[in-house]
Amino acid sequence: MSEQENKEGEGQQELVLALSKGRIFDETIPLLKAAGIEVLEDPETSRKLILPTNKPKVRVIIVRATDVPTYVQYGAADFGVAGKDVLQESGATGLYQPIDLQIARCHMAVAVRKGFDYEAAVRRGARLRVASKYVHAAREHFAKKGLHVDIIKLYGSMELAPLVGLSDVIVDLVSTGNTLKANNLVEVERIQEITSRLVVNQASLKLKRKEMQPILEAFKQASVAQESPEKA
Ligand code: PRT
Ligand code: MG
Repeated sequence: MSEQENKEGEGQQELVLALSKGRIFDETIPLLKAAGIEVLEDPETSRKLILPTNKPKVRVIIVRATDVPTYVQYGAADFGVAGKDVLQESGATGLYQPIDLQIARCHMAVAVRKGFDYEAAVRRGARLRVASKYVHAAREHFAKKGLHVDIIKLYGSMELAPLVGLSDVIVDLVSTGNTLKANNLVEVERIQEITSRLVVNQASLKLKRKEMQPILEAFKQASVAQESPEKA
């Protein structure tokens, strides 16, 4: 580390950013770059869970996507990036959500086995079995439709459930639609659009405002540019 960089960090408080590996990490990198931050190791090849950046006082921690809100709630991370799907299901409280980063975009949908007449089942008020990782969102969706459903909580590969008779329908995320297609499933209802959000620990925002504000500003600018490139 150069003397210049050392000086840069002087008198500054440490900032910890929580990210999950994969698309969230990959799509957050350009936003960090816009804020002048470069992560110095690749989580796909490094076994480290705490990654240094070119800023001596900024570190990135790699956690499971569903654990991001928890790390931020308890202040173990000052801020983090998580999908709207994850935030809706998380019981974490006291998180400030200042920016929709417009990354890791997909949508949440109801899907069924090809040939299953969903409309008819809904019309006759059938008591559907719904398999999902997103039990809050699923419950809310079917409650709005006035349908009684039995929700079966799964932790992975929801696409399998209707194929082996575990459920009639699934509520899952869709981006290209390839996974549904490959498993002979069809989307029958679009529930909501999903993007990832920056979540900030409220105490950090107060106590580390000086350090955090420029990063939040850069993220905001970069995410707006991402949403509508012609405005950038
Ligand atoms: O995978 P792992 O179990 O480790 O964790 P995770 O699934 O929570 O993390 P990750 O990295 O897969 O997803 C992180 C976030 O990315 C999610 O919380 C979403 O907000 C967002 N995101 C965007 C997606 C997708 N697109 C997506 N396509 N998350 C999951 N998928 C899955 C979906 O569940 C389905 O199984 O991809 C499959 C469908 O993709 P297509 O392209 O075939 O339609
Ligand atoms: Mg996944």
